Amino acid sequence: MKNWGMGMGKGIAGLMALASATMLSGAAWASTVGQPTPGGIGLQEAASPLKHDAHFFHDWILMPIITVITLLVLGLLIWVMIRYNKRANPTPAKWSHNTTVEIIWTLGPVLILAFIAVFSFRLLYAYSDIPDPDVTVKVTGYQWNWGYEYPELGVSEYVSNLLPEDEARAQGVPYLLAADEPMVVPVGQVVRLTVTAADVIHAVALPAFGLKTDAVPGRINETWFRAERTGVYYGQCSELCGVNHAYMPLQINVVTQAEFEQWVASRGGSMTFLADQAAEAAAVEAAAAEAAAATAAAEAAAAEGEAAEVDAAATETATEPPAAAPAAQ
Ligand SMILES: [Cu+2]
Repeated sequence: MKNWGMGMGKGIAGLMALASATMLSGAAWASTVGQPTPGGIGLQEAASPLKHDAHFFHDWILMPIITVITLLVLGLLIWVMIRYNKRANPTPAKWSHNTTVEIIWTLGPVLILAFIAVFSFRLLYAYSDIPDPDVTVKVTGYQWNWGYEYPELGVSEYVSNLLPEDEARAQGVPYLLAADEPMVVPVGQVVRLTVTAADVIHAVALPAFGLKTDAVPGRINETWFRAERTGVYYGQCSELCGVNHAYMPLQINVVTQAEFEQWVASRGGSMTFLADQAAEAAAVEAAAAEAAAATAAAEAAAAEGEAAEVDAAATETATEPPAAAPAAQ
């Protein structure tokens, strides 16, 4: 008995130590935005406007409704079990329909769903209503990695793979979330993602920005976010896409505008890529127009000379039928 008591004491102390360690590590982890936290039960901390809206929808619309419905149903169950059990209610009523009750339990849920739909559709619409994008990234899902391309900045596609476990441990980044070549975007700017896949269906999902968009072969889906803080954000493929589905994480590095421009340059791109291309095209067009004008002028001069020759010939053979006349035209 004494041993049991001591064991119990040790056990409680151990549990308390474990709890405080968990709380401590929880506190340490809480400062890390953009990745899951041990023991976390809520949604990941928001780092983009739509994720804040998703939080509001979850915390203030769905959770209260779910809680009230659950408590109501629990209360009804308890009431029925106590009030209408065989002992308390030996002779049950014989009726089987009650119009008033049926209207209430049909109309009630319909109204609740309609109320939820207002907020749900508003959020859904906000995802499709993409503001003018500052940066466009084409995301392509492959078995089993991601391709990122910045077509408007001249950054050609590069492939982002899972960071191997030993390297992740060495760098102190989360294994299975960290990537070797992350997507890089500027902070505070509207980033539009055009999402597609090359083999099977994948899905771009990143909790901190509230992203979840299917990557479907032969189809372009769009989504967007505006990162509110610099940092590293992690997500994962969210469509069962084959044996290495768990090994194709999404890592987005949010950096300052200057750092972003540096990064674009290091990738062989340029912030003025589109303007440069347009200027180049305009220059080529202008040169072509100039050459065409020169050719036309030369041709006109040649034609004039020919006409003069023909005129001379026509004067010489003026007595002949007007066979030469069409040639002179
Ligand atoms: Cu996938």
